[in-house]
Amino acid sequence: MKHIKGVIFDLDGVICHTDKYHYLSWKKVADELGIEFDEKINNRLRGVSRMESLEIILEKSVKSYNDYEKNQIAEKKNSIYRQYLMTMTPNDISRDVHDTLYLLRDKGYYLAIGSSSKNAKLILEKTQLLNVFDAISDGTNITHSKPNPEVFLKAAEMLNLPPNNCMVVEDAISGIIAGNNAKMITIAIGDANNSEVATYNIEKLSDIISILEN
Ligand code: B16
Ligand code: MG
Repeated sequence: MKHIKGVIFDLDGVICHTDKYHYLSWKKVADELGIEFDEKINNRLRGVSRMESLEIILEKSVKSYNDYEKNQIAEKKNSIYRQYLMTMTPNDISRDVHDTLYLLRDKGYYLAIGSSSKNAKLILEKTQLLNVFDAISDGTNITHSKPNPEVFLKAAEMLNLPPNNCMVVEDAISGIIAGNNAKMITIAIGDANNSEVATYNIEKLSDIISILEN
């Protein structure tokens, strides 16, 4: 894949496992509101923005909430979530992820984050990965959620690369579709690994090395 010069990584579910913190935080909020919420519903929240995640959770609610109340609920979830994020350290990054990122840098690839999260920079700061990435495109610079390609197109633009020179690594189907919509090579990992929407499916992040060298 000689034409690939940049690799854009989703954050939650690819670089780190903040998905467990999203689950615990939404679960606490949903329990308090008496709304059914489980791992299956949680999987639908992967790659989906905070407010859209709340809308999915509220599908099970008998009560309806106005915009003010919805903002209050989302803020509550975010403050619980950020308390978990504050406990993160470089140890929350697996050896496989860490070594793959540094190897790609050594090989001269440009690396970017393409995440829906507004907490991406905090997570990268706590795990000491901020300097590994040449660009960070996240929930703070987009108006359209995945599967809209905006977050990845912005990442490519920040890397000064045309989209077809970029590859996207994602754990969410919505993210894979976003990468496909951006006309990028897509790699599915984790939860998206069993689907047939991506260009390639991988088990662990280091598997992208052989794909890139093919
Ligand atoms: P925040 P990603 C996504 O991260 C999560 O998968 C999704 O569950 C979350 O709702 C979204 O970020 C927004 O996160 O509340 O921190 O802004 O997978 O796109 O890196
Ligand atoms: Mg994700």
